[in-house]
Amino acid sequence: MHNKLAIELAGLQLANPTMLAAGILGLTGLSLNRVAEAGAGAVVTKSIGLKPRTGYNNPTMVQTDCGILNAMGLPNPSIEHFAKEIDEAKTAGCPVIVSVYGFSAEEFVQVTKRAADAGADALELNVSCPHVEKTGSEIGQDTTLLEKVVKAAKRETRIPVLVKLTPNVTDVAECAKAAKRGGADAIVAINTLGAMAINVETTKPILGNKFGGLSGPAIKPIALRCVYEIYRQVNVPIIGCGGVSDWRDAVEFMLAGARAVQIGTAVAFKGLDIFQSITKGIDAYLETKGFESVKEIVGLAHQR
Ligand code: RRO
Repeated sequence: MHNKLAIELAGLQLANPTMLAAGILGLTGLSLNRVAEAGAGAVVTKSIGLKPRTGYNNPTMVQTDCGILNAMGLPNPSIEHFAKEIDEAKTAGCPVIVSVYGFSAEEFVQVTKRAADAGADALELNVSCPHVEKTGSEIGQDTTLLEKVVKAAKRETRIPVLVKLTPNVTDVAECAKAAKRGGADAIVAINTLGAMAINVETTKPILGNKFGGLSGPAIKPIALRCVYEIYRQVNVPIIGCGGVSDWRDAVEFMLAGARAVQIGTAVAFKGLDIFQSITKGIDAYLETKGFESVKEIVGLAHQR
């Protein structure tokens, strides 16, 4: 039967355009399986590196009036210990994308190789974490380094390589161009925005790391603008990420040019039903508007 919601993305076949964003429920095969069973079209793991990391001291999360601030600090068991989780997640029946970080191009290469060997369907290079020194956005903000890291990872593997960009730059489309020059198969826009909160009683920053990344509804309009700008300037598949909380948000991102959307913070607020409810909402929208396939709405906001 023709599935209106199915979409191809950088060689991956998604049953619907919703994906689990990196950093949420992504540390075990079991939790990734649960998200897949709840209806996600694909799942992305927590960012994984070469060596284990415990992350920052608490508090690592704080809720603000308009979104969540986090500074987890890349806690992860290392790719060596995570391989069995990838294997388990593979039984979920949807593409499993492993988020990879490194402190150098060489580290990205090593983790890429091991994640691919462990059975990842694709990789998502995290060149956009806003608050860990010498990795993340320190790579993604430097277009030369960004291109080098993507090229190195691409050389190492045949599976699709997605690149997740930071909004904490002057020109996000320039970063997308650099990732494309490096061979990126798709762009994920965006990671969290650098932000902070201060406790007026203690007079001190709340997060253990002082600075963190803002996610949730507050960043949706910024993420949408980033997707729109990239779509206008760079011929590359785009995945929207940032504050997607309902089907309208998902449709907005697709109209701006995204082929799929990632959902993170809203899973914490609304639970796992969000994948099905967004998919159903998109389906009803397509029906009402007379579209045959979700592909038809990708980039429609650009048509004059
Ligand atoms: O682990 C984190 O603190 C973290 C990461 Br890796 C990231 O990419 N984005 C974010 O907001 N937090």
